[in-house]
Amino acid sequence: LVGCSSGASNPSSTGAAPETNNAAPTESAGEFTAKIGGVFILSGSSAAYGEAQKKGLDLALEELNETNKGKLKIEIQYEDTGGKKESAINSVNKLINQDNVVAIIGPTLSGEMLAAGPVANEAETPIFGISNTVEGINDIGEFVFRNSLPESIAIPTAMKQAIEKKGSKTAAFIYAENDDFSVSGFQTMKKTAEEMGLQNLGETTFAIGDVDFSAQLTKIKQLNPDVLLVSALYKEGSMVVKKARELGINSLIVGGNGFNNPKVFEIAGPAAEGLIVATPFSPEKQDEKVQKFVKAFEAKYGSKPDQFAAQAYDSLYIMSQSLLAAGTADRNALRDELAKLKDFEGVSGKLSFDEGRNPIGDAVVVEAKDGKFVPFE
Ligand code: 1QQ
Repeated sequence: LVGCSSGASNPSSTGAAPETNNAAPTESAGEFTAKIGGVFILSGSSAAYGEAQKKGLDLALEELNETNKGKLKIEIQYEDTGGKKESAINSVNKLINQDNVVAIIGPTLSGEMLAAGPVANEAETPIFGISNTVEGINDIGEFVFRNSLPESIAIPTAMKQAIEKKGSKTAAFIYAENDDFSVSGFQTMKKTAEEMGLQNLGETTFAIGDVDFSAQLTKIKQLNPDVLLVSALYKEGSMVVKKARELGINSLIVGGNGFNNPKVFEIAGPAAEGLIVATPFSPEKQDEKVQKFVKAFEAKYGSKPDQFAAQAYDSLYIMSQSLLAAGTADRNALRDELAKLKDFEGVSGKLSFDEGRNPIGDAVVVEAKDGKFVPFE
């Protein structure tokens, strides 16, 4: 196993208060610095996810370094993966071995986490997913955490509410075959449809990077499903929705977490109207904490936060709380504190982990209306 080199003093993980021979063992003894890596898609066709995540983290960083003055200073070092597994692995390796980070937040895609998570876990460095929604993320190992609501919770919630209300009886599916998240989301959609007794009229695929979906959607139009289930990232997903409406498909459309970004409205335009998704965060939620975050975000960036920004923001508060409890920038001590997280009240809801470190939380169902997502009624 790779050793830990970020000022680590005690590699044991007993869960007890960390013993340490560091110079700064307690909060009162002075400020300690914790360097955290941020691994996101900051370029390419899915960059809006990573940009939102970076904004959420930078806002939290500003707030936390102010409130934690004299106790803890957090630094974030960002790496861009472009959405590629190889880059995610290289970024994680670099941050751990060269930059000596105490933990990593990211990477953005589930596929990237499935590739790079094992590297961090081997190196006994906490890695915290904020947008990894597929099954099995936490099974990578005990250093792997996430606050992202799994699609196995979000998708059935969206499907049940929307399909029951509309009384749909038949379904068709379209998904990106070369993205782990999209494939896993499709499987959840298919399983949920079976459980709900919907008749499966057909399944069709495309690839991330495609721009022409007419062949697939022409077939779907002929099938005339009551509900069309779309599992994709925002760019291709939005183009699918747009083309579907252009071709006259007027089915109910339900999508997954990939649609939880305002780019959907830019790309699909009015065709987004009526699109249903589930999300753990809505900027419209009448809650003091949420509204304070939305205001601060708007003041800093001039736009409302999406769920990617919200879960990023929450993740740094979780890191800060756990680092303060650990009292030192030690990877093992931080891991143990993260594992203890219970009833954390974030802007994206309440968060606890089950015994497998899987997040327990609720999804709200939203519908696209006049260029934004509003609660589905
Ligand atoms: C995943 C996702 C994507 C939509 C993140 C951008 O939820 O990869 O799990």
